[in-house]
Formats: sequence, structure tokens, C-alpha cells
Amino acid sequence: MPVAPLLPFTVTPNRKSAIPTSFRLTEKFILLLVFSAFITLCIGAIFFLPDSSKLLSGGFFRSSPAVETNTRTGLESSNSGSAGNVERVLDKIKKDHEQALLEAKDTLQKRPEDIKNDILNEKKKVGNDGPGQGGKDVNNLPIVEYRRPIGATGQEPVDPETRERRAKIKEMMKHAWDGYRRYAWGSNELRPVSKQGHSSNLFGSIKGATIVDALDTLYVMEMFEEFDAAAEWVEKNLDFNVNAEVSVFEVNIRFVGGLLSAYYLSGKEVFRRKAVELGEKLLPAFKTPTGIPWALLNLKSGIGRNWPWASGGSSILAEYGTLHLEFMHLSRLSGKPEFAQKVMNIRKVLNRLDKPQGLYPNYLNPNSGQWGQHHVSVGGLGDSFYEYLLKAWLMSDKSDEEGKKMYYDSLQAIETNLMRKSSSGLTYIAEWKGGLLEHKMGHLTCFAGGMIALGADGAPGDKTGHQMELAAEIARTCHESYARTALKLGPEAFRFDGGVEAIATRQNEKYFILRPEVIETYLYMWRFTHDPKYREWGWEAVQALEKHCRVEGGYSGLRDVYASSPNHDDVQQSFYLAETLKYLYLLFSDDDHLPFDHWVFNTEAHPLPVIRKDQTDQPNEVE
Ligand code: DMJ
Repeated sequence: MPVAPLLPFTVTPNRKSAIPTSFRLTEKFILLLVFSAFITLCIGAIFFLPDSSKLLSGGFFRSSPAVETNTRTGLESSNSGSAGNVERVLDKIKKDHEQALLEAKDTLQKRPEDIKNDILNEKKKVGNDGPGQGGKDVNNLPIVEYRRPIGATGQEPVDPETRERRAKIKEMMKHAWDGYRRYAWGSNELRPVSKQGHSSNLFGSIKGATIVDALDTLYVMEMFEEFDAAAEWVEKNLDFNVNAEVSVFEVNIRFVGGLLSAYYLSGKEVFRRKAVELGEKLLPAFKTPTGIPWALLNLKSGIGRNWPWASGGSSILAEYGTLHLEFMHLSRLSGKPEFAQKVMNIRKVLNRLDKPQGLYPNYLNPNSGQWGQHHVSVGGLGDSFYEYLLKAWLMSDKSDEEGKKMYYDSLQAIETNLMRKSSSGLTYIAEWKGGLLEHKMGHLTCFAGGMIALGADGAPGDKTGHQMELAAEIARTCHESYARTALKLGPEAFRFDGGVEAIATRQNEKYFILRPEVIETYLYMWRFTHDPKYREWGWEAVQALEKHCRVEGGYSGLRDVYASSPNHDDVQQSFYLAETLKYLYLLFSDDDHLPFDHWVFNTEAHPLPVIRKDQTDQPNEVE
């Protein structure tokens, strides 16, 4: 007890040799008072000391809000748990304690090497569960019985020439993949000329776009060694816990779409888990007054915004309108209706709005729910919105009547207002700007031939034949856009004005970045007509790709398709492996390889199975 230090303060300062026995009566009295106060304090403290059981039950560590709640309601905070609760808690502590003792005993009986191994295994487990496992509930996915789907792989074509051509395309895939693997493994894309990685800011700091985009192509081409290496990379390295802004659309079509397809083709759970995890990370993009998602999203903060260049802060039709297929499958594989609800709400917003001439403007403000500038395009900014309306209907086993109606109504409006014929008879789809036509067609717009062919069979009012003709005409026009260049590959955009037809007139429209749309249309036309010209046109493209785009490190885009020799842009786009090479391979495969009545392709050519109405084939059909 710290009594001694009190003494000097009770002693007269000038008394040099004072001894305790010489205390005066008043001093003695003060000392007595101090002592008795001290003893009272000690005895009191015994009563005020916390009860040890409360300490153990966490009563002293309860968070302040709980204490506040009690204070506000006037209840005694220390009595917040009933006597039964306290007993249960104590019981649990006792059991945990006994268990810990048992484990410790167990460990002590082990050899030091075994203990070391246990620690290493534990570490490994934590490591494996580490990166990319950030989504909240991804480990609580419902059990889905996987069955191998119809047509995931195909047979060798009987015809020798077709077989040879198909083998050639597989070799091209190998070259593209090997270059990426050697020089850019883990980066988003490859720079095949300078032989290094290339990162696009569309994916923030998510890595491995080419790996995820290529997974299903590797599987479809039966390149299983490469597929396994890619799957291992996904398992160990694909990480969505990034503090970076991504394009919701690009991440959805390439990563979510790629993972979903890889799951449906291979049955590997890691792909389902990763797809759902990423899907959950994209959900905050829908936090807008209308539910129309932002174009850009920071995956960590969940804060979204739109492209600064988009009219009046608008979201883009081809971006928010190209989530439907993937999100329907995410709901199916996760058991969470939220994904489907988000995309169905987009439809609701669109259906409430007036459409100029029945057309959908490319810009829509997510705050006001009003259109931005009245620009309409079946190419960039609009394209895959229309594609997803049709494919939503097909993927639903033709039960999504709303998607069907929206598709055929919008196609009618496009035909009336945007489709035109050039003086030499080439059909093209122009762009619409506030009622005025710009007689330009983008390479991106060339996908429409395939889309119209795919939808022709279900066209209302006996229009099947007419729509097949339109599709064939668009395929021909897009083929012309290739044929009229020096390098036999198509420009980014071509015009039908100023005395030209199907030719790019502006320098910034003359590039070719390995895009798939023209070949995509050849594939659909081939499947529906079996007209050999579509395979021939596809083969022309293969030869041109080999001649002008193939370099030692992979395949490169071109800066000017009208130049007499290639000027490489040094980028091997991930969609070259996901789409261009896959569509080419399927063009030279039999029709029962990924048959169209069982699969729909997302806009990045990732095949997703049709969701059957009667549920008999859930989740996949047996081959
Ligand atoms: C792909 O990422 C998709 O096809 C998308 O819909 C639009 N364009 C590129 C390829 O050109």
C-alpha cells in the first residue's frame, strides 16, 4: 500500500530531524483520517469489482451500441442476457477449453515433422481460399448436379478439305495461345510484336482477360492441356478483390460469360464459384435511382459512374442491355433471384419510355430515367442490346415473350428507319442521329446478319423468308467491305456516301483489330443455309489473317487495311481467341458441335445452355 509517500506532506517542512514518535496530536488525527479513508476505499472496491462470470460472458466487452440501446430503453445493461444464456455461454467456454486441451495433448504426442506438415497444410488451405474468394456467400452455393451438356465437343468433319481447314484454325489458336502464354501470361492481353503483356483499363486491375476469354475455345477445340493450365491459373490467381474501376459491360461479357461457359462445358466448380463471386461484385452498379446500372464501377468501394463522354451522364444501351443472359444464369447457378431481378427491371424501365419511331436511343440517364441524345445504332453503343433481346427469348426455351416482342418490334423499326440499299444494291444499316441518317456501317454492325438469321425462324407474320434474305444481304455487304480492301480484312467502319460503297473514307476508320462480327455472321448463315460460299468467305479471312496479322509472337491488329503492306498495331485482343477463332472453328465443324437449339452464344461468343421450361434437363442435358 503506498502509505509512505504520504508522510512528507504531513511533516512540517523546516523540521530537519523529525521522528514519527514526535507527531503532534493534529498530525496524528490527520494520519488517522487518511488511513480510515483508504481502508473504506479498499472495502468499497471489493463490492464494486466486476463479477468474474460477467467478465467471461463478455459483458465488459460489449460494444457501445448495445450499452447505448440499454441506456436509452432504461434497462440494466448488465442484465441483458437471461440466466439461462449465461449458463449456456459458460458451458460453451468450458467445452471449448476442454477441446483445446485435448488438441494440445494430441499435438504434443505428434512428431515434430508431422506438426510442421500440419502447419504447412493449414497455410496452403488458407492460401488457396485467399485471393479471389472475396465474395460474401460464394461458398454457400446450392448443390448443382452437373451433367455433361450436348455438343460441348464435336467430331472430325468427314470431308477432308473441311477437316484440314478446321485443323488449321486449331493451329492458329495454338499459335495465339502459345504467344500469350510465353510472353504475357497473367496479363490481360498480348503485344505480339514487342512480345510483352498489354493491360487494358477496361478491366481495372483484374488480370488474365485472355485466359478467361479463351477457356471455352480451348475446351471446344479439345486443347485440354492448355485448358487445364488456364483453369489452374483461374483457381490460384484470378482475383476480383481489386480497388479499381472496371467497365461493368466488358467484365460481364468477357469474365462472367467466360467463366459461365467454362463451367457449363467442363463442370469444374471453380468456374461457377468465380462467376457468382464476380457477379456479386457487380451488383452495386445497379444502385441508381432507376436501377439502370452505371457503366463504370469501383469493385472495392462499389461506387459507380458513367463515361464522361456519354451524353448528359447517360448509361449506354449496349452496355446496360448486355447483362441479361449472364445474369439469368447467375441466378440459376447461385439460387439468388437478385441477379435476374436486376436485369428484368432494366426491361421495365425501357418499356415505360416512349421510343422515337419505335427506336431505342443509345443514351439513357440512370438518374432521371430519360433518354439522352437521340442517337440510334445497331453498331457500337447499341448492337448487343438487340442481340440479347432475341437470345433471352431463345435461352428461355422461348418462354420469355417480353424479350421476343421487344426484339421483333425493334427489328421492324430498324428495318424501316435504318436499313437502306446502295445504288449498286448493297443493303446496309445506317446510323440515326435525331432523325437524320449517317450512311455509315460499322464492322460491329456486321454481327446483325447472324442475329437476323438466328431470329428469322421465329419471326411473326410469315416474315421468316424475308428476314433470311435481309441477313444474307448484310452478310454480302460485310463481305464486300473486306473484299474492297488491299489486305482483304475489313475496316472499322465503311460508308455509302460521297460516291463510295462499303469503303472507309476516313483515316481513323481504316483499322482492323481482329474483330469477329463478319465471321460470326458467316457462321450463322452457314448453319442455316449450308451455302458453301460462307465457308469460302471464312477461309478467305483465314488466309488474310495468316498473311497479314500473324507474327512470330501471335496475331496483331492492323492500322490500315487499304495500305499495300501491313502496319501492325501490336495488340492481340482477347476477343480474337474468344470469338474470331471460335467462330471460324465452328464454321468448319459439323452442326451438332454446340448446336444452336441447345446453346446461345453471349456477345463475346461464350456459349450458354438453353434453360429448359420443363426443367427436365436441369442444369444440363445428358449427351
Ligand atoms: C466483343 O467484345 C463483343 O463482341 C462485343 O459485343 C463488341 N465487340 C467486341 C469484338 O469486336
